[in-house]
Amino acid sequence: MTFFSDDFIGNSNQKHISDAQNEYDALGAKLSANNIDIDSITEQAENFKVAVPSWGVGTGGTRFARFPGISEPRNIFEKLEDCSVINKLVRSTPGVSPHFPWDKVDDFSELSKFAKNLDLHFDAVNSNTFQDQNGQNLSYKYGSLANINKAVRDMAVEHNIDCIEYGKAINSKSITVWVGDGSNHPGACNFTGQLENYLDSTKQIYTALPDDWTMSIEHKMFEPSFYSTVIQDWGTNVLCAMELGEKCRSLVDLGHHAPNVNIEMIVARLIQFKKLAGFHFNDSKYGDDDLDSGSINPFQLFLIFNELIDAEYRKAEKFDPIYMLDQSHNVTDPIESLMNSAIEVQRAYVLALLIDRKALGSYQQENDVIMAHNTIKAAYNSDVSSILAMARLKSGGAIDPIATYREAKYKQTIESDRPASGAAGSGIV
Ligand code: PSV
Ligand code: MN
Repeated sequence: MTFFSDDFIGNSNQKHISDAQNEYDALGAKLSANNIDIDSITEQAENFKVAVPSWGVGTGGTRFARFPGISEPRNIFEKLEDCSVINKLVRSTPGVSPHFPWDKVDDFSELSKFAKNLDLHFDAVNSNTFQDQNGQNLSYKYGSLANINKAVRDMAVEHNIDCIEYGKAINSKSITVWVGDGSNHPGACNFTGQLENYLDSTKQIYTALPDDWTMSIEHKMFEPSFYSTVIQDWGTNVLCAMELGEKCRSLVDLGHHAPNVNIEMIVARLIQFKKLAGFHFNDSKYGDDDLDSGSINPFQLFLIFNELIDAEYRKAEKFDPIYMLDQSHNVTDPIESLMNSAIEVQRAYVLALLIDRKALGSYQQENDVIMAHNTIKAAYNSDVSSILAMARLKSGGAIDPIATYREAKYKQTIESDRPASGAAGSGIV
């Protein structure tokens, strides 16, 4: 059964089109008074893309429990079907970031064709050395790329090189490496020796990169290790990325910092030293909560995009960040959460485009603190929902994605095709 045909989306849009157009025209008049052409902002919104994590379409869970939803995707093909629903409705998520071995298949060319037929492509590939797989002869219990035991490190390196091979077969151009290696007890590991092991392993992965590939390394303050983590913060991350070379950069997952850390400033520093790989967007209140992007601290997301647009405006060198969501949906339908999140990331981008950068620069020069601050707040306080709706409409998507999604009763209709399997093709993410 085909869901969300152009006709279906078009019919659903009929209910919202006149309100959307009125709101858009009113905002257009307001922006034009400030010399901003709304149509050019809408065009930039249309071109903005953020990749969806394949693991995000399955229901997540915590270490206490997982509450599966209905019609959960059981393999990468079904995950792609759900990703396609998201993209058809929001039109900003044609990229899917796969995670191996969760998404490993025997025939990658079949997988590529399947994705292409759904108008999707593959973004960065992710390796998984934080879990043991069935039949694995050595264990990652005490770490992977930084394990004290060379045989385990070799196994983890080999897995990452396999991921690059899988990625080549699906036309990906980068690998993201995150490891949970660390320790739970002071004294259990030698900090320096562990980082040396990590570097030794990642150098081997780096050497296996094809010429046109990049490698992103991801830091995380804690979890699953609760006393120390080998790549615990952006400082260690960027030092390692510098050590590895040009093709390696630092990835910023919004949830992987201590509370209250000034993430936008980290972003600025990484851009300045040409080391920003990109993002795993999500939101959090306490730690790596993996909540929906923009649901807790949308101002922070906006300030991050302020730095990104500033870099574009200054034509920063080697600035080409990858944008991905990395979230875990425990109590919502993942499709709805991912649609909302993609829109919130796009909203932060559009709001940051509205900042009057010339005026901001002048106020900064004059140390006019209040006016500089008010300049960014004026942009942040705008309601750009109608720009986002128009960008979706113009590219064939839904004016109100959640309403259109619910009208189709997608998950209810496919329930018998996707009986609960107990597992969602990934771990608890
Ligand atoms: C780790 O918490 C992380 O952010 C990494 O990106 C993993 O690949 C992903 O979540 C899924 O577990
Ligand atoms: Mn992440």
